[in-house]
Amino acid sequence: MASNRKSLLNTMMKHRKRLDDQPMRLLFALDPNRFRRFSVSAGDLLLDYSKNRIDEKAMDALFALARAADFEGRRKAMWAGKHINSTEDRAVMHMALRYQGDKPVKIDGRDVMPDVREVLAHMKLFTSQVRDGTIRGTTGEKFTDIVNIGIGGSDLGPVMATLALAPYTRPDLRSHYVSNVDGAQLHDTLQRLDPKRTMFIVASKTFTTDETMTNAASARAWVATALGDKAVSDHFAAVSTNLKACDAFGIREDRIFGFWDWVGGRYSVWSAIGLPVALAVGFDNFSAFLAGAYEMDQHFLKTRLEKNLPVIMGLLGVWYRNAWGFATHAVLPYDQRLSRFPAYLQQQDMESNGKQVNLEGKPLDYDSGPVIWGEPGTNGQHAFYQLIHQGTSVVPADFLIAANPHEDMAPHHEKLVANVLAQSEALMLGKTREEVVAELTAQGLDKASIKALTPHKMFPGNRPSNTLIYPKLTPAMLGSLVALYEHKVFVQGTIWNVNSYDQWGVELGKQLAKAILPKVQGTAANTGNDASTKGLLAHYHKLRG
Ligand code: G6Q
Repeated sequence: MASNRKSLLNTMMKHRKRLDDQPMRLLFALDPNRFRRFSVSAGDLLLDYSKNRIDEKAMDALFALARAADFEGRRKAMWAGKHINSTEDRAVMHMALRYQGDKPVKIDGRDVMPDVREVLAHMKLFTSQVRDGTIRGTTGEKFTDIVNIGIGGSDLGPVMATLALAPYTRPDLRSHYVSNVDGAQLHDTLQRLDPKRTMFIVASKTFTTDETMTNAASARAWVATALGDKAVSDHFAAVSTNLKACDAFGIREDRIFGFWDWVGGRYSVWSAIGLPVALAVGFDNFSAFLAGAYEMDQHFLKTRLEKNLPVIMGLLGVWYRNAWGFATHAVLPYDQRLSRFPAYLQQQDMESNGKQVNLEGKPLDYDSGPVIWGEPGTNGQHAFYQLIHQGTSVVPADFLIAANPHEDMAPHHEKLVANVLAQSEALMLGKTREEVVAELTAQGLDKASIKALTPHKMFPGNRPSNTLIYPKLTPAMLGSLVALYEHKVFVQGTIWNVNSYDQWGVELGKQLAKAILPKVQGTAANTGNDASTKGLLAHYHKLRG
């Protein structure tokens, strides 16, 4: 943080100290309007952030911090196509992929919208032809199974969105995702499939990623063995910026879908990387997903900071990370179909803001991105919520809930809603000594038992959470939710002054794996590594006989 930001950080600490003595239950008791004052909407999406350790003064200090970090200038620079991904010298323009307006969107002086629309039109045609059976397998059978082969940004977004939009999929066109280089995943997927009715999408921005290329080569061999080498071009499509490599793999020109270096992998679900989603839910639903994200973009770009959802969520994250020292943040969707949303956000957030140097390459002297984790409620309640309620670490949490389910199965949804409301209330209120004693007394326990049990049954409370509530998990709402979190990451990256759009931290392991592979394969001597790696290699070879 620049020095003025540093001093604002110190100001934040003063607010924290003041709020240390003001439990949320007291703040709620003193202010009947707290919900109204600390909730905001973007379209149909409501964020209730009243159950946070804040008051108006603290929020004002946070908005001042954003302004001191020139958040508005950086947001403008991103949308103007400036190369804000400085270490890779690239623009960060995923918002162009879902832009619904009619103005030019320029990067380096060139309007990118004609290219974006051309790829979308290509996706639309391909999607409708696969779904209506115009495009068929080499033996003339309709495709019933689509296997996306990709990893990281070329996998997590499409998997998450396909699961989230299950009510919009067709039972006769199933989606599968293979990402891991562990052959178990491809093996177990292929075992259930008929090559004659299976289409593969090789999704790789670079078309060089080892895991993806290894899986793609094995899938190609599976098709060629069953149907002959010529069938490959009928059973494969590709999504990539590396058109030459797709061609060399044997993919027909009209089945190659391009995108651009200004789309980061973890921000690429809106590009042709979303092709498996469009195939699964149909192009109209995919378009609605883009339109929902566009709505959030407009909110993010045009709404003043004090009413801006991504800004508020981003600032609360900074507040807890830097003024309170909370190291993790849970995302808890009370929406089974968002089961992969936390995993998706792990990449989006942790790859973006898990950084140790600032934009100038200087070491940070404050904490950056937290650990993001989570699982759908109510399952988590029967697993890790114990720690969230009574553990020694405080875990700020986001709860997500739809008002309307897709299925008519009373009383399931009412119970789900009651649980999500109960959890955020319990975290905020806690349970005092007096309350526990009164409860145990009413149960008829003797004095000694009450004394022994009371500390175990007390809840500290005062544990922060946000609640996001929306009418229904539609494609448009999913688009808005994903874009909301993308912009939240941007807000935090701006305040922490890091490059949220590179990911050099994934490189070292890749380099070492390349060097170790011949030693695993036994074509190179087991020398040169540290003693642990050497010992493990030796033991591995012993186990392999
Ligand atoms: C995301 C990262 C990373 C990337 C994968 C796959 O932002 O860049 O997760 O998406 O490494 O890369 P390819 O799409 O090039 O195979």
